[in-house]
Amino acid sequence: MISSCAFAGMHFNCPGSPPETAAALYVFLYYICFLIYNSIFQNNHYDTQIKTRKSPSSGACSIPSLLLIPTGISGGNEFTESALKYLERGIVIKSTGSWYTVRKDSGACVECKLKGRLRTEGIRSTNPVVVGDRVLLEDDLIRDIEPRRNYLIRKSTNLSKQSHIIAANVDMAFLVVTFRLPETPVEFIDRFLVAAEAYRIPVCLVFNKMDMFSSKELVQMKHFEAIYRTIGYRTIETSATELIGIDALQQMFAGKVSVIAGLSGTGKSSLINAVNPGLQVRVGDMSDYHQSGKHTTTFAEMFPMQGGGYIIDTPGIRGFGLIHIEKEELYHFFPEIFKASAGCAFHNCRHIHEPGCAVVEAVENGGISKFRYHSYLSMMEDTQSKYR
Ligand SMILES: Nc1nc2c(ncn2[C@@H]2O[C@H](COP(=O)(O)OP(=O)(O)OP(=O)(O)O)[C@@H](O)[C@H]2O)c(=O)[nH]1
Ligand SMILES: [Mg+2]
Ligand SMILES: [Zn+2]
Repeated sequence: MISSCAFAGMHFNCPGSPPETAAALYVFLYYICFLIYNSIFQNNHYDTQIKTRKSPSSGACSIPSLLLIPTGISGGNEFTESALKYLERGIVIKSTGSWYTVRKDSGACVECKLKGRLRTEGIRSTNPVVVGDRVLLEDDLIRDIEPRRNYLIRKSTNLSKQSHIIAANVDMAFLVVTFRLPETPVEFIDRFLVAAEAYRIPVCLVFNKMDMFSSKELVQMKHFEAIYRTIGYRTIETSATELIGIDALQQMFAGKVSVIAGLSGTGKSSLINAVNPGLQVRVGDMSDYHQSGKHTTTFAEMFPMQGGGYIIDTPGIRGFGLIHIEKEELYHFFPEIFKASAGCAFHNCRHIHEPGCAVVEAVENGGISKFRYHSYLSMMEDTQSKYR
């Protein structure tokens, strides 16, 4: 007989309960707990693939927060085996926000809409389906998206509570940086790197418009490039117009799905054309950028590359607001700060002005670049605001 006190959690001391009954109750309660845990954590619609870093000092996982980004519009659970037989799989290669071009696994490309009713389900992003997403299709309707392996996300510039996903499921990101026309702010670069680090997306900094550098600027640029190289980032020097570094870029694109991003006018589309002259992606007129700051590429689109691989061209972005990154976690996404933090006196050091902070010491003795540290402090001050 199951004594009623078991349900009040008092079964340990129930007089008269034989040991077998107590054992059965343990099993029963364990099973209930297991069911509750599963329903909360295993069956949700969110990406729980957190990219944690081991703390250098404690050796324990020290990023407990989840990046709660919906990755399956309808949760991916509503289709039965027989229903799945009628759905086709494909990859989104262009997104305008109102319709999407999907390349089916069978090879055919189809223009699709998102099933209306799914639009708002659990979506906190301005663009629920993004280039690089793997989707399930029912004719020309997108019925679901498969869980994302990673994505590049920033804060949406207009709607403060929403995010904008730049691309999903990428092997590498190329950030195009120019010193002039336009000038790329250092903090913009560092914010982009932080967002990519959060999902461990390798980044290559592409220093474009090398043909425009004076010899003095070249020296400054080399110094700047060396700092990022020392941290561990890959870099490449290019000129889309003079075809400098294009072969090397082509080799880096090969065999991967990459995204190319940067401010408007830095030459993203021009570089894609330089690698793949047959594509003729629309590029801007230099004068437009000064007069109106207009964006030439308006939609993200994936292109196959001549030497292999795929590249996702993206519209220029003006600012890079971080989203879903806690201040306490921020230093994990600056590789050199994270490394130095192993020597901090306090395990909860924020690396601002705490005594015995090895990061501050490294900045003072030149082991960490001052401008990188400045970016860190600026993000710590306001990780929530959009950046410019
Ligand atoms: N001098 C010089 N001009 C370049 C180079 N790369 C691109 N440009 C020029 O820069 C302008 C902008 O190039 P785009 O390729 O349209 O730039 P984008 O980054 O794709 O711009 P959005 O699509 O607006 O984001 C064009 O006039 C290009 O000819 C370069 O390496 N050197
Ligand atoms: Mg472009
Ligand atoms: Zn510290």
